[in-house]
Amino acid sequence: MTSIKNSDAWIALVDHHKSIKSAEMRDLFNEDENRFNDNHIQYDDLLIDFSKNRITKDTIPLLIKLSHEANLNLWRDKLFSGEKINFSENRSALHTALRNRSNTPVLSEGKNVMPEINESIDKMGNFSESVRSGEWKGFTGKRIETIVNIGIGGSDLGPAMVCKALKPYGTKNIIPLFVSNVDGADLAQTLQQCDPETTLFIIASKTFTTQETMTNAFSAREWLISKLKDSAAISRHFVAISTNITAVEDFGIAKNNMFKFWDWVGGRYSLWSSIGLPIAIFIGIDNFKDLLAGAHEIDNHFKTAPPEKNIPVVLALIGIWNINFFNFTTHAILPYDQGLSLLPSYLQQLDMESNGKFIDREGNRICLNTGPILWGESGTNGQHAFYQLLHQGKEIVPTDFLMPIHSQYKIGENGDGHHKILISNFIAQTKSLMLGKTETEARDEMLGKGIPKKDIDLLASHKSFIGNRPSTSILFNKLDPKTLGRIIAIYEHKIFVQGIIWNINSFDQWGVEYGKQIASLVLPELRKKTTTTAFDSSTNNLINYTKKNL
Ligand code: G6Q
Repeated sequence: MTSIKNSDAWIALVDHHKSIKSAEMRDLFNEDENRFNDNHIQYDDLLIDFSKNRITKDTIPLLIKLSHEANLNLWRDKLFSGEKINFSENRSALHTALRNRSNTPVLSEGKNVMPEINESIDKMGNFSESVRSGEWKGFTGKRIETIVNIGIGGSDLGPAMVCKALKPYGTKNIIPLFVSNVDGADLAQTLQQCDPETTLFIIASKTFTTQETMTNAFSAREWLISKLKDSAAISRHFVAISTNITAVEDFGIAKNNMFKFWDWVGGRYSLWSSIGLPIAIFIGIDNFKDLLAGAHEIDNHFKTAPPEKNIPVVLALIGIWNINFFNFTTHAILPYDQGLSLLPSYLQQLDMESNGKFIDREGNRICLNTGPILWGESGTNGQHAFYQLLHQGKEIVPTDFLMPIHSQYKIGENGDGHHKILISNFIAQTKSLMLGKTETEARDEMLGKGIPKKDIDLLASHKSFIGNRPSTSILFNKLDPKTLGRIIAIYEHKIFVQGIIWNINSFDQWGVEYGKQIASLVLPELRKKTTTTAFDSSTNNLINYTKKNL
Protein backbone atom coordinates (compact mmCIF):
# COMPACT_ATOMS: atom_id res chain seq x y z
CA MET A 1 0.00 0.00 0.00
CA THR A 2 1.32 3.47 -0.81
CA SER A 3 1.47 5.85 2.13
CA ILE A 4 -1.91 7.23 3.18
CA LYS A 5 -0.22 10.65 2.98
CA ASN A 6 -0.33 10.41 -0.81
CA SER A 7 -4.05 9.70 -0.94
CA ASP A 8 -6.49 12.27 -2.33
CA ALA A 9 -8.34 12.33 0.97
CA TRP A 10 -5.17 13.14 2.91
CA ILE A 11 -4.24 15.91 0.50
CA ALA A 12 -7.75 17.35 0.80
CA LEU A 13 -7.46 17.18 4.58
CA VAL A 14 -4.15 19.06 4.48
CA ASP A 15 -5.88 21.87 2.57
CA HIS A 16 -8.86 21.77 4.86
CA HIS A 17 -6.61 22.00 7.88
CA LYS A 18 -4.88 25.07 6.42
CA SER A 19 -8.21 26.76 5.99
CA ILE A 20 -9.58 26.10 9.49
CA LYS A 21 -6.54 25.72 11.72
CA SER A 22 -6.92 29.20 13.18
CA ALA A 23 -10.67 28.97 13.65
CA GLU A 24 -11.81 29.51 17.22
CA MET A 25 -14.32 27.04 18.57
CA ARG A 26 -16.01 29.83 20.50
CA ASP A 27 -16.76 31.53 17.14
CA LEU A 28 -17.86 28.27 15.54
CA PHE A 29 -20.36 27.75 18.37
CA ASN A 30 -21.59 31.35 18.06
CA GLU A 31 -22.04 31.05 14.30
CA ASP A 32 -23.88 27.75 14.35
CA GLU A 33 -26.55 27.01 16.89
CA ASN A 34 -26.78 23.44 15.58
CA ARG A 35 -23.15 22.66 16.28
CA PHE A 36 -23.91 20.30 19.15
CA ASN A 37 -26.81 18.68 17.27
CA ASP A 38 -24.62 17.98 14.27
CA ASN A 39 -21.66 16.76 16.26
CA HIS A 40 -22.86 14.23 18.74
CA ILE A 41 -23.90 10.59 18.63
CA GLN A 42 -26.44 9.03 20.90
CA TYR A 43 -26.47 5.28 21.31
CA ASP A 44 -29.01 4.16 23.88
CA ASP A 45 -28.00 6.02 27.05
CA LEU A 46 -24.49 6.73 25.73
CA LEU A 47 -23.97 10.28 24.54
CA ILE A 48 -20.79 11.16 22.68
CA ASP A 49 -20.36 14.91 22.27
CA PHE A 50 -17.51 15.68 19.89
CA SER A 51 -18.63 19.22 19.07
CA LYS A 52 -15.83 20.68 21.20
CA ASN A 53 -13.19 19.62 18.69
CA ARG A 54 -11.59 21.87 16.10
CA ILE A 55 -13.75 20.63 13.28
CA THR A 56 -16.22 22.17 10.85
CA LYS A 57 -19.02 20.61 8.81
CA ASP A 58 -16.44 19.47 6.24
CA THR A 59 -14.00 17.76 8.58
CA ILE A 60 -15.73 14.47 9.43
CA PRO A 61 -16.85 13.78 5.80
CA LEU A 62 -13.26 14.30 4.62
CA LEU A 63 -11.93 12.04 7.35
CA ILE A 64 -14.49 9.39 6.39
CA LYS A 65 -13.13 9.51 2.84
CA LEU A 66 -9.72 8.88 4.34
CA SER A 67 -11.01 5.80 6.13
CA HIS A 68 -12.42 4.55 2.82
CA GLU A 69 -9.04 5.05 1.17
CA ALA A 70 -7.52 2.95 3.94
CA ASN A 71 -10.08 0.21 3.17
CA LEU A 72 -11.45 0.29 6.67
CA ASN A 73 -14.54 -1.80 5.90
CA LEU A 74 -12.45 -4.54 4.36
CA TRP A 75 -10.14 -4.66 7.39
CA ARG A 76 -13.07 -4.60 9.78
CA ASP A 77 -14.47 -7.67 8.02
CA LYS A 78 -11.09 -9.36 8.26
CA LEU A 79 -10.97 -8.65 12.00
CA PHE A 80 -14.38 -10.17 12.71
CA SER A 81 -13.98 -13.11 10.37
CA GLY A 82 -10.84 -14.38 12.07
CA GLU A 83 -8.40 -13.66 9.27
CA LYS A 84 -4.80 -13.70 10.51
CA ILE A 85 -4.44 -9.94 10.50
CA ASN A 86 -1.78 -10.15 13.22
CA PHE A 87 0.55 -11.41 10.50
CA SER A 88 3.81 -10.86 12.39
CA GLU A 89 2.66 -13.41 14.97
CA ASN A 90 0.69 -15.43 12.43
CA ARG A 91 -2.54 -15.07 14.41
CA SER A 92 -6.02 -13.73 14.13
CA ALA A 93 -7.29 -11.24 16.67
CA LEU A 94 -10.58 -12.77 17.64
CA HIS A 95 -11.39 -11.13 20.97
CA THR A 96 -14.78 -10.17 19.51
CA ALA A 97 -15.68 -13.90 19.40
CA LEU A 98 -15.20 -14.11 23.18
CA ARG A 99 -18.15 -11.77 23.68
CA ASN A 100 -20.22 -12.97 20.75
CA ARG A 101 -23.36 -13.39 22.83
CA SER A 102 -25.48 -14.06 19.76
CA ASN A 103 -23.40 -17.22 19.37
CA THR A 104 -23.26 -17.10 15.57
CA PRO A 105 -20.41 -19.31 14.31
CA VAL A 106 -16.95 -17.69 14.18
CA LEU A 107 -14.26 -19.53 12.30
CA SER A 108 -10.60 -19.71 13.15
CA GLU A 109 -8.63 -21.80 10.67
CA GLY A 110 -11.90 -23.25 9.43
CA LYS A 111 -13.10 -24.31 12.89
CA ASN A 112 -16.02 -22.73 14.74
CA VAL A 113 -14.55 -21.41 17.99
CA MET A 114 -17.89 -20.71 19.69
CA PRO A 115 -18.40 -24.15 21.30
CA GLU A 116 -15.02 -23.93 23.04
CA ILE A 117 -15.70 -20.36 24.12
CA ASN A 118 -19.09 -21.28 25.55
CA GLU A 119 -17.55 -24.22 27.36
CA SER A 120 -14.92 -21.95 28.85
CA ILE A 121 -17.56 -19.43 30.03
CA ASP A 122 -19.50 -22.29 31.62
CA LYS A 123 -16.38 -23.52 33.40
CA MET A 124 -15.70 -19.98 34.67
CA GLY A 125 -19.33 -19.72 35.76
CA ASN A 126 -19.29 -23.00 37.67
CA PHE A 127 -16.01 -22.27 39.35
CA SER A 128 -16.82 -18.69 40.28
CA GLU A 129 -20.17 -19.77 41.72
CA SER A 130 -18.54 -22.46 43.81
CA VAL A 131 -16.03 -19.95 45.21
CA ARG A 132 -18.72 -17.31 45.85
CA SER A 133 -21.07 -19.76 47.53
CA GLY A 134 -18.35 -21.21 49.73
CA GLU A 135 -18.74 -24.66 48.21
CA TRP A 136 -15.08 -24.43 47.12
CA LYS A 137 -13.10 -24.84 50.29
CA GLY A 138 -9.50 -24.09 51.14
CA PHE A 139 -7.19 -26.88 52.33
CA THR A 140 -8.29 -26.56 55.96
CA GLY A 141 -11.98 -26.50 55.06
CA LYS A 142 -12.57 -22.76 55.21
CA ARG A 143 -14.28 -20.76 52.45
CA ILE A 144 -12.31 -18.39 50.23
CA GLU A 145 -12.36 -14.76 51.33
CA THR A 146 -9.52 -13.29 49.27
CA ILE A 147 -8.50 -13.87 45.69
CA VAL A 148 -5.05 -12.77 44.54
CA ASN A 149 -4.58 -12.42 40.80
CA ILE A 150 -0.90 -12.77 39.90
CA GLY A 151 -0.30 -11.52 36.37
CA ILE A 152 1.11 -8.52 34.55
CA GLY A 153 0.23 -6.33 31.57
CA GLY A 154 -2.72 -7.79 29.73
CA SER A 155 -3.08 -10.46 32.41
CA ASP A 156 -3.56 -7.84 35.10
CA LEU A 157 -4.68 -4.42 33.90
CA GLY A 158 -8.09 -5.41 32.49
CA PRO A 159 -9.31 -7.51 35.44
CA ALA A 160 -7.90 -4.98 37.96
CA MET A 161 -9.57 -2.07 36.17
CA VAL A 162 -12.92 -3.86 35.82
CA CYS A 163 -12.99 -5.13 39.43
CA LYS A 164 -12.39 -1.58 40.64
CA ALA A 165 -14.96 -0.09 38.28
CA LEU A 166 -17.66 -2.63 39.15
CA LYS A 167 -17.05 -2.77 42.89
CA PRO A 168 -20.70 -1.88 43.59
CA TYR A 169 -21.59 -5.20 41.90
CA GLY A 170 -18.94 -7.17 43.77
CA THR A 171 -19.64 -9.64 46.56
CA LYS A 172 -18.91 -8.38 50.05
CA ASN A 173 -17.56 -11.83 50.98
CA ILE A 174 -14.50 -11.80 48.74
CA ILE A 175 -11.72 -9.24 48.41
CA PRO A 176 -9.98 -9.19 45.00
CA LEU A 177 -6.30 -8.25 45.11
CA PHE A 178 -3.83 -7.91 42.25
CA VAL A 179 -0.09 -8.49 42.24
CA SER A 180 1.84 -7.60 39.11
CA ASN A 181 5.21 -6.06 39.90
CA VAL A 182 8.24 -8.25 40.45
CA ASP A 183 9.27 -5.71 43.07
CA GLY A 184 8.86 -7.91 46.16
CA ALA A 185 6.99 -5.09 47.86
CA ASP A 186 3.94 -5.80 45.72
CA LEU A 187 3.62 -9.44 46.75
CA ALA A 188 4.87 -8.96 50.31
CA GLN A 189 2.40 -6.18 51.07
CA THR A 190 -0.42 -8.16 49.49
CA LEU A 191 0.39 -11.30 51.47
CA GLN A 192 0.24 -9.24 54.66
CA GLN A 193 -3.47 -8.81 53.92
CA CYS A 194 -4.04 -12.53 53.29
CA ASP A 195 -4.93 -15.46 55.48
CA PRO A 196 -3.41 -18.56 53.81
CA GLU A 197 -6.40 -20.69 54.80
CA THR A 198 -8.87 -18.43 52.95
CA THR A 199 -6.80 -17.16 50.01
CA LEU A 200 -7.05 -18.35 46.42
CA PHE A 201 -4.21 -17.45 44.05
CA ILE A 202 -5.05 -17.08 40.37
CA ILE A 203 -1.91 -17.30 38.26
CA ALA A 204 -2.77 -15.49 35.05
CA SER A 205 -0.28 -15.72 32.23
CA LYS A 206 -0.91 -16.47 28.59
CA THR A 207 2.57 -17.86 28.14
CA PHE A 208 3.20 -18.98 31.74
CA THR A 209 6.80 -17.93 31.25
CA THR A 210 6.69 -14.21 32.08
CA GLN A 211 9.48 -13.53 34.54
CA GLU A 212 7.56 -11.26 36.89
CA THR A 213 4.48 -13.46 37.08
CA MET A 214 6.38 -16.70 37.53
CA THR A 215 8.62 -15.18 40.21
CA ASN A 216 5.58 -13.94 42.12
CA ALA A 217 3.78 -17.24 41.58
CA PHE A 218 6.67 -19.31 42.96
CA SER A 219 7.04 -17.03 45.98
CA ALA A 220 3.29 -17.17 46.66
CA ARG A 221 3.43 -20.96 46.43
CA GLU A 222 6.35 -21.08 48.87
CA TRP A 223 4.48 -18.77 51.26
CA LEU A 224 1.37 -20.94 51.15
CA ILE A 225 3.24 -24.19 51.72
CA SER A 226 5.25 -22.67 54.56
CA LYS A 227 2.03 -21.52 56.23
CA LEU A 228 -0.13 -24.60 55.66
CA LYS A 229 2.79 -27.02 56.00
CA ASP A 230 1.68 -29.28 53.17
CA SER A 231 2.29 -29.02 49.42
CA ALA A 232 -1.03 -30.79 48.85
CA ALA A 233 -2.64 -27.43 49.77
CA ILE A 234 -1.71 -26.09 46.31
CA SER A 235 -4.64 -27.84 44.69
CA ARG A 236 -7.14 -25.91 46.86
CA HIS A 237 -5.37 -22.53 46.73
CA PHE A 238 -3.93 -22.18 43.23
CA VAL A 239 -5.63 -22.05 39.85
CA ALA A 240 -4.09 -21.00 36.56
CA ILE A 241 -5.26 -19.17 33.47
CA SER A 242 -3.05 -19.83 30.49
CA THR A 243 -2.61 -21.19 27.00
CA ASN A 244 0.39 -23.26 28.14
CA ILE A 245 -0.87 -26.51 29.69
CA THR A 246 2.57 -28.08 30.12
CA ALA A 247 4.02 -25.15 32.04
CA VAL A 248 0.93 -24.99 34.26
CA GLU A 249 1.27 -28.69 35.13
CA ASP A 250 5.00 -28.31 35.71
CA PHE A 251 4.19 -25.58 38.23
CA GLY A 252 2.04 -28.06 40.12
CA ILE A 253 -1.44 -26.96 39.13
CA ALA A 254 -3.67 -29.78 37.92
CA LYS A 255 -5.45 -29.59 34.55
CA ASN A 256 -8.82 -29.34 36.31
CA ASN A 257 -7.73 -26.16 38.01
CA MET A 258 -6.63 -24.59 34.78
CA PHE A 259 -8.72 -22.20 32.71
CA LYS A 260 -7.53 -22.08 29.17
CA PHE A 261 -7.70 -19.56 26.39
CA TRP A 262 -6.26 -19.38 22.91
CA ASP A 263 -3.32 -17.83 21.15
CA TRP A 264 -5.68 -15.68 19.05
CA VAL A 265 -6.52 -13.70 22.19
CA GLY A 266 -4.01 -10.87 22.54
CA GLY A 267 -2.95 -10.07 26.13
CA ARG A 268 -4.44 -6.58 26.15
CA TYR A 269 -7.68 -7.91 24.66
CA SER A 270 -7.97 -10.82 27.05
CA LEU A 271 -10.22 -9.64 29.86
CA TRP A 272 -13.15 -11.11 27.88
CA SER A 273 -11.59 -14.58 28.08
CA SER A 274 -10.89 -16.71 31.15
CA ILE A 275 -8.39 -14.00 32.10
CA GLY A 276 -11.62 -12.38 33.35
CA LEU A 277 -11.95 -15.10 36.03
CA PRO A 278 -11.26 -12.72 38.96
CA ILE A 279 -13.99 -10.47 37.56
CA ALA A 280 -16.45 -13.37 37.35
CA ILE A 281 -15.63 -14.46 40.90
CA PHE A 282 -16.00 -10.92 42.24
CA ILE A 283 -19.14 -9.73 40.40
CA GLY A 284 -20.69 -13.11 39.50
CA ILE A 285 -20.97 -14.76 36.12
CA ASP A 286 -24.24 -13.03 35.18
CA ASN A 287 -22.68 -9.61 35.59
CA PHE A 288 -19.63 -10.84 33.69
CA LYS A 289 -21.94 -11.89 30.87
CA ASP A 290 -23.49 -8.41 30.92
CA LEU A 291 -20.01 -6.98 30.49
CA LEU A 292 -19.55 -9.25 27.47
CA ALA A 293 -22.99 -8.26 26.17
CA GLY A 294 -22.15 -4.55 26.31
CA ALA A 295 -19.01 -5.14 24.27
CA HIS A 296 -20.91 -7.35 21.83
CA GLU A 297 -23.44 -4.57 21.23
CA ILE A 298 -20.61 -2.22 20.32
CA ASP A 299 -19.14 -4.87 18.00
CA ASN A 300 -22.45 -4.91 16.15
CA HIS A 301 -22.66 -1.12 16.19
CA PHE A 302 -19.12 -0.90 14.81
CA LYS A 303 -20.01 -3.37 12.06
CA THR A 304 -23.29 -1.78 11.01
CA ALA A 305 -23.57 1.91 11.91
CA PRO A 306 -22.85 4.40 9.12
CA PRO A 307 -19.43 5.98 9.60
CA GLU A 308 -20.73 9.41 10.65
CA LYS A 309 -22.81 7.76 13.41
CA ASN A 310 -20.28 5.09 14.26
CA ILE A 311 -18.80 5.88 17.69
CA PRO A 312 -15.42 4.12 17.38
CA VAL A 313 -14.97 5.38 13.82
CA VAL A 314 -15.73 9.00 14.67
CA LEU A 315 -13.53 8.94 17.78
CA ALA A 316 -10.70 7.40 15.77
CA LEU A 317 -11.02 9.98 12.98
CA ILE A 318 -11.02 12.87 15.43
CA GLY A 319 -7.90 11.36 16.96
CA ILE A 320 -6.23 11.22 13.54
CA TRP A 321 -7.24 14.83 12.94
CA ASN A 322 -5.72 15.95 16.24
CA ILE A 323 -2.56 13.87 16.01
CA ASN A 324 -1.65 14.13 12.33
CA PHE A 325 -3.01 17.52 11.32
CA PHE A 326 -2.81 19.59 14.49
CA ASN A 327 0.22 17.67 15.73
CA PHE A 328 -1.28 17.19 19.20
CA THR A 329 0.67 14.11 20.16
CA THR A 330 -0.65 13.34 23.61
CA HIS A 331 -4.17 12.49 24.72
CA ALA A 332 -5.67 12.60 28.21
CA ILE A 333 -8.36 10.29 29.55
CA LEU A 334 -10.30 12.03 32.30
CA PRO A 335 -12.99 9.87 33.88
CA TYR A 336 -15.23 11.74 36.32
CA ASP A 337 -15.94 8.50 38.11
CA GLN A 338 -13.68 7.20 40.85
CA GLY A 339 -14.52 3.65 39.78
CA LEU A 340 -12.77 4.36 36.48
CA SER A 341 -9.57 5.60 38.09
CA LEU A 342 -7.62 2.70 36.54
CA LEU A 343 -9.06 3.35 33.08
CA PRO A 344 -6.17 5.67 32.04
CA SER A 345 -3.57 2.97 32.80
CA TYR A 346 -5.68 0.32 31.13
CA LEU A 347 -6.09 2.43 27.99
CA GLN A 348 -2.45 3.38 28.12
CA GLN A 349 -1.60 -0.24 27.44
CA LEU A 350 -4.42 -0.78 24.96
CA ASP A 351 -3.51 2.23 22.86
CA MET A 352 0.24 2.61 23.25
CA GLU A 353 1.00 -1.11 22.92
CA SER A 354 -1.27 -1.38 19.88
CA ASN A 355 -0.32 1.72 17.93
CA GLY A 356 2.99 2.87 19.43
CA LYS A 357 4.80 1.71 16.30
CA PHE A 358 6.86 3.26 13.53
CA ILE A 359 6.87 0.38 11.05
CA ASP A 360 3.94 -0.23 8.76
CA ARG A 361 2.49 -3.55 7.61
CA GLU A 362 4.91 -3.66 4.69
CA GLY A 363 7.93 -3.06 6.91
CA ASN A 364 8.40 0.58 5.89
CA ARG A 365 9.04 3.41 8.29
CA ILE A 366 5.92 5.47 8.89
CA CYS A 367 6.52 9.15 8.33
CA LEU A 368 3.52 10.23 10.41
CA ASN A 369 2.86 10.42 14.11
CA THR A 370 1.09 7.26 15.20
CA GLY A 371 -0.37 6.32 18.60
CA PRO A 372 -0.55 9.23 21.02
CA ILE A 373 1.11 9.36 24.42
CA LEU A 374 -1.90 8.52 26.50
CA TRP A 375 -2.27 9.53 30.12
CA GLY A 376 -4.84 10.74 32.58
CA GLU A 377 -6.40 10.62 36.00
CA SER A 378 -9.86 10.68 37.46
CA GLY A 379 -11.60 13.99 37.97
CA THR A 380 -11.69 16.02 40.07
CA ASN A 381 -8.27 14.87 41.37
CA GLY A 382 -6.50 15.78 38.15
CA GLN A 383 -7.90 19.31 38.32
CA HIS A 384 -5.71 19.99 41.34
CA ALA A 385 -2.63 18.68 39.59
CA PHE A 386 -2.00 18.71 35.84
CA TYR A 387 -5.05 20.63 34.57
CA GLN A 388 -2.92 23.78 34.87
CA LEU A 389 -1.03 22.55 31.82
CA LEU A 390 -4.27 21.58 30.07
CA HIS A 391 -5.49 25.15 30.41
CA GLN A 392 -2.35 27.20 29.98
CA GLY A 393 0.45 24.89 28.85
CA LYS A 394 2.21 25.35 25.50
CA GLU A 395 1.24 21.79 24.53
CA ILE A 396 -2.36 21.31 23.55
CA VAL A 397 -3.74 18.06 24.93
CA PRO A 398 -6.98 16.69 23.46
CA THR A 399 -9.06 15.11 26.21
CA ASP A 400 -11.79 12.53 26.67
CA PHE A 401 -14.11 13.25 29.59
CA LEU A 402 -16.22 10.32 30.83
CA MET A 403 -19.19 11.06 33.06
CA PRO A 404 -22.00 8.94 34.52
CA ILE A 405 -25.31 10.76 35.01
CA HIS A 406 -25.97 8.72 38.15
CA SER A 407 -23.54 7.77 40.85
CA GLN A 408 -23.62 4.29 42.35
CA TYR A 409 -23.57 5.89 45.78
CA LYS A 410 -26.14 8.09 47.50
CA ILE A 411 -24.18 10.60 49.47
CA GLY A 412 -24.50 14.29 50.35
CA GLU A 413 -27.50 16.60 50.04
CA ASN A 414 -30.60 14.77 48.70
CA GLY A 415 -28.42 11.75 48.03
CA ASP A 416 -26.73 13.31 45.02
CA GLY A 417 -24.92 16.25 46.60
CA HIS A 418 -21.45 14.91 45.78
CA HIS A 419 -22.44 13.81 42.33
CA LYS A 420 -23.87 17.16 41.26
CA ILE A 421 -20.61 18.82 42.30
CA LEU A 422 -18.70 16.22 40.27
CA ILE A 423 -20.89 16.77 37.19
CA SER A 424 -20.60 20.54 37.45
CA ASN A 425 -16.82 20.29 37.58
CA PHE A 426 -16.72 18.12 34.46
CA ILE A 427 -18.99 20.48 32.52
CA ALA A 428 -17.08 23.53 33.74
CA GLN A 429 -13.81 22.01 32.54
CA THR A 430 -14.97 21.12 29.04
CA LYS A 431 -16.57 24.55 28.68
CA SER A 432 -13.47 26.43 29.85
CA LEU A 433 -11.02 24.40 27.78
CA MET A 434 -13.05 25.26 24.69
CA LEU A 435 -13.96 28.85 25.50
CA GLY A 436 -10.87 30.09 27.28
CA LYS A 437 -10.90 33.63 28.65
CA THR A 438 -9.57 36.64 26.76
CA GLU A 439 -7.44 39.24 28.49
CA THR A 440 -10.31 41.70 28.18
CA GLU A 441 -12.67 39.25 29.84
CA ALA A 442 -10.11 38.69 32.59
CA ARG A 443 -9.83 42.47 33.09
CA ASP A 444 -13.60 42.97 33.17
CA GLU A 445 -13.98 40.17 35.67
CA MET A 446 -11.42 41.77 38.00
CA LEU A 447 -12.93 45.24 37.51
CA GLY A 448 -16.29 43.82 38.56
CA LYS A 449 -14.67 42.58 41.77
CA GLY A 450 -13.25 46.03 42.49
CA ILE A 451 -9.61 45.00 42.10
CA PRO A 452 -7.25 48.05 41.77
CA LYS A 453 -6.09 48.87 38.23
CA LYS A 454 -2.40 48.27 38.96
CA ASP A 455 -3.20 44.74 40.11
CA ILE A 456 -5.38 44.18 37.06
CA ASP A 457 -2.49 45.29 34.81
CA LEU A 458 -0.22 42.85 36.57
CA LEU A 459 -2.60 39.91 36.52
CA ALA A 460 -4.68 40.19 33.35
CA SER A 461 -2.37 38.18 31.10
CA HIS A 462 -1.80 35.54 33.78
CA LYS A 463 -5.52 35.10 34.26
CA SER A 464 -6.30 34.77 30.58
CA PHE A 465 -6.75 31.45 28.80
CA ILE A 466 -6.29 30.85 25.10
CA GLY A 467 -8.98 28.16 25.06
CA ASN A 468 -9.75 26.41 21.76
CA ARG A 469 -8.57 23.16 23.38
CA PRO A 470 -10.34 20.09 22.03
CA SER A 471 -12.31 17.70 24.19
CA THR A 472 -14.80 14.90 23.68
CA SER A 473 -17.39 14.05 26.31
CA ILE A 474 -18.73 10.56 26.85
CA LEU A 475 -21.83 10.45 29.05
CA PHE A 476 -23.72 7.39 30.21
CA ASN A 477 -26.45 6.63 32.67
CA LYS A 478 -24.47 4.67 35.24
CA LEU A 479 -21.28 2.64 35.39
CA ASP A 480 -22.84 -0.82 35.24
CA PRO A 481 -21.31 -3.97 33.67
CA LYS A 482 -22.95 -3.49 30.28
CA THR A 483 -21.89 0.15 30.05
CA LEU A 484 -18.34 -0.69 31.00
CA GLY A 485 -18.27 -3.41 28.32
CA ARG A 486 -19.46 -0.84 25.81
CA ILE A 487 -16.86 1.74 26.81
CA ILE A 488 -13.95 -0.72 26.60
CA ALA A 489 -15.08 -2.04 23.20
CA ILE A 490 -15.46 1.50 21.88
CA TYR A 491 -11.83 2.20 22.71
CA GLU A 492 -10.66 -1.15 21.31
CA HIS A 493 -12.28 -0.43 17.97
CA LYS A 494 -11.19 3.20 17.96
CA ILE A 495 -7.59 2.04 18.27
CA PHE A 496 -8.14 -0.59 15.57
CA VAL A 497 -9.47 2.03 13.13
CA GLN A 498 -6.49 4.28 13.74
CA GLY A 499 -4.14 1.34 13.20
CA ILE A 500 -5.78 0.68 9.84
CA ILE A 501 -5.39 4.29 8.75
CA TRP A 502 -1.72 4.29 9.77
CA ASN A 503 -1.30 0.85 8.17
CA ILE A 504 -0.02 -0.64 11.43
CA ASN A 505 -0.38 -4.14 12.82
CA SER A 506 -2.11 -3.11 16.06
CA PHE A 507 -2.00 -6.64 17.48
CA ASP A 508 1.66 -7.44 17.97
CA GLN A 509 3.95 -6.02 20.69
CA TRP A 510 7.59 -6.54 19.83
CA GLY A 511 8.58 -3.74 22.22
CA VAL A 512 7.14 -5.76 25.12
CA GLU A 513 8.84 -8.94 23.91
CA TYR A 514 12.11 -7.00 23.65
CA GLY A 515 11.79 -6.01 27.33
CA LYS A 516 11.28 -9.67 28.27
CA GLN A 517 14.34 -10.65 26.22
CA ILE A 518 16.82 -8.07 27.54
CA ALA A 519 15.86 -8.63 31.17
CA SER A 520 17.19 -12.17 30.84
CA LEU A 521 20.58 -10.90 29.67
CA VAL A 522 21.30 -8.67 32.63
CA LEU A 523 20.24 -10.98 35.45
CA PRO A 524 23.11 -13.51 34.99
CA GLU A 525 25.62 -10.65 35.03
CA LEU A 526 24.07 -9.34 38.22
CA ARG A 527 24.30 -12.78 39.83
CA LYS A 528 27.95 -13.37 38.86
CA LYS A 529 30.57 -12.70 41.54
CA THR A 530 33.00 -11.07 39.10
CA THR A 531 32.90 -7.59 37.61
CA THR A 532 31.01 -7.45 34.36
CA THR A 533 32.39 -6.12 31.09
CA ALA A 534 29.62 -7.52 28.92
CA PHE A 535 27.88 -4.29 27.91
CA ASP A 536 28.55 -0.59 27.31
CA SER A 537 30.34 1.36 30.04
CA SER A 538 27.21 2.88 31.53
CA THR A 539 25.40 -0.45 31.75
CA ASN A 540 28.51 -2.24 33.11
CA ASN A 541 28.99 0.42 35.75
CA LEU A 542 25.34 0.37 36.79
CA ILE A 543 25.59 -3.40 37.25
CA ASN A 544 28.95 -3.27 39.02
CA TYR A 545 27.95 -0.40 41.30
CA THR A 546 24.77 -2.25 42.26
CA LYS A 547 26.69 -5.48 42.91
CA LYS A 548 29.26 -3.68 45.06
CA ASN A 549 26.56 -2.13 47.21
CA LEU A 550 24.08 -4.99 47.26
C1 G6Q B 1 -0.35 -7.58 25.94
C2 G6Q B 1 1.05 -7.91 26.03
C3 G6Q B 1 1.59 -7.99 27.43
C4 G6Q B 1 1.28 -9.30 28.13
C5 G6Q B 1 2.14 -9.42 29.38
C6 G6Q B 1 1.87 -10.67 30.15
O1 G6Q B 1 -0.97 -7.46 24.90
O2 G6Q B 1 1.32 -9.03 25.29
O3 G6Q B 1 1.16 -6.93 28.25
O4 G6Q B 1 -0.07 -9.38 28.44
O5 G6Q B 1 3.47 -9.32 29.03
O6 G6Q B 1 2.10 -11.80 29.35
P1 G6Q B 1 1.65 -13.22 29.83
O7 G6Q B 1 0.16 -13.21 29.98
O8 G6Q B 1 2.13 -14.19 28.81
O9 G6Q B 1 2.29 -13.45 31.18
